[in-house]
Amino acid sequence: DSSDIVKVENYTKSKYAEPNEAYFGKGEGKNIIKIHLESFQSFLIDYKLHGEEVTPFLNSLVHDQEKGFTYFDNFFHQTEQGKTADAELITDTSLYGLPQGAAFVTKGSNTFQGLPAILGQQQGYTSSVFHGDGKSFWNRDEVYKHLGIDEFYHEAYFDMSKENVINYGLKDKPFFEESMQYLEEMDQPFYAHMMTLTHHHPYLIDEEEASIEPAETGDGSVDRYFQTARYLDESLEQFFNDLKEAGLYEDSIIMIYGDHYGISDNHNRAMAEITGEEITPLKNADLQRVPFMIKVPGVEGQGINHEYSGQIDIMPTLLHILGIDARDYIQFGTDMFSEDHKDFVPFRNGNFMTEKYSYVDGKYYDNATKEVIEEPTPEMKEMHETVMKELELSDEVLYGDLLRFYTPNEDWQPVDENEYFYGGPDD
Ligand code: GP9
Ligand code: MN
Repeated sequence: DSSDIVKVENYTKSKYAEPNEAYFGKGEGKNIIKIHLESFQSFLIDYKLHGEEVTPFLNSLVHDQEKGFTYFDNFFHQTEQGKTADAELITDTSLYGLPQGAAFVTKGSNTFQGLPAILGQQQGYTSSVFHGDGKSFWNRDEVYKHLGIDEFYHEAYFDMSKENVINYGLKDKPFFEESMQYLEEMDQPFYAHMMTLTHHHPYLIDEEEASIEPAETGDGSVDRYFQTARYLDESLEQFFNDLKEAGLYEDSIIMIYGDHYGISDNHNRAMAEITGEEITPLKNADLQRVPFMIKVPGVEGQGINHEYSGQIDIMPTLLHILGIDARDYIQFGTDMFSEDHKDFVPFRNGNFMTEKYSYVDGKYYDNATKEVIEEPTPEMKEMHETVMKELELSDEVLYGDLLRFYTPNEDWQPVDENEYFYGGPDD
């Protein structure tokens, strides 16, 4: 009932991290372009296959300070069975996905106080999602209404002719190319979420579009993983060029994140060959790193930031960059740029990572030596309790639809899902 939300509020407010002056409000009123890298794991960054960089463009964002990005190399996905949909939920609500199934599907009609609605109400942002697949996949056409997403550019908006499509849907290059016209027309400031798709299991690519040879482990998915990653990298470079040409690059916040792993632990033999290390439970947890990169106009990039963080931290980080205090909202993450950022990263299964040690499948490991810690300290066990409590409280919010009972502040207007409709270009 409504008293449960008070318990949740007490927890999230106690976890809250004060903004960092160097970032707070620096992006206010700027367009936000949020780019979803499908199935992209961080081990691809700087990885060389046959002596070649797999993702030269993304690597350049990491290493070329002049481009203004900050890359978090200890950033993790926190998704479960909801995969892409979990990543969307986590990054736009700072709630965790559910332990089973996809909250987008089972809890898609809940009350949310999501980033699109908050930005719309507080600063007049227009929000949009771009994705070259059918609109009802993952129940998006329902849950987006509850998140307050104004426009949803799904497959009806794109040229889905045969040569443009592979695997789940539209290829990333035509996807970005055709998205430009809609981006250019959108009321500003906008919050645009570009969701790529081609780099998705089982990593299919037409031969003439593959610009790197497959790996040679003999495991087809792993071998092709590098080819579709290269294609994604090329599509991003093309998109950045188009944004520059349209005058939408320099003055925009650009944020890039990976949604979840691409290579499951069914492929450990091949991955041992790729990484040159046995895939132990700890190594598997290490491999759950996905990229997070952000450029804020007028703020210098930091290069590589080693803070331990996860998808749950994205929403409070963005709110603070826009000058909106995250304290009012129920959020389980904290601002990644804050001095006070909480650097433990829960995985949905109760495992967690910290800077010094990791908790994986019931065992604590020293990150430096990779050895099991035979006698975990009371602080470590307490951390484990905190992680379990945090996941449980988040689940209570979703199972009990508790945000119905929560008013963040006097400005907040509950989202009316009837105001949203995602037909097609002719509606
Ligand atoms: C489908 C796409 C893939 O529209 O988002 O979802 P995933 O299988 O990665 O969850
Ligand atoms: Mn996905």
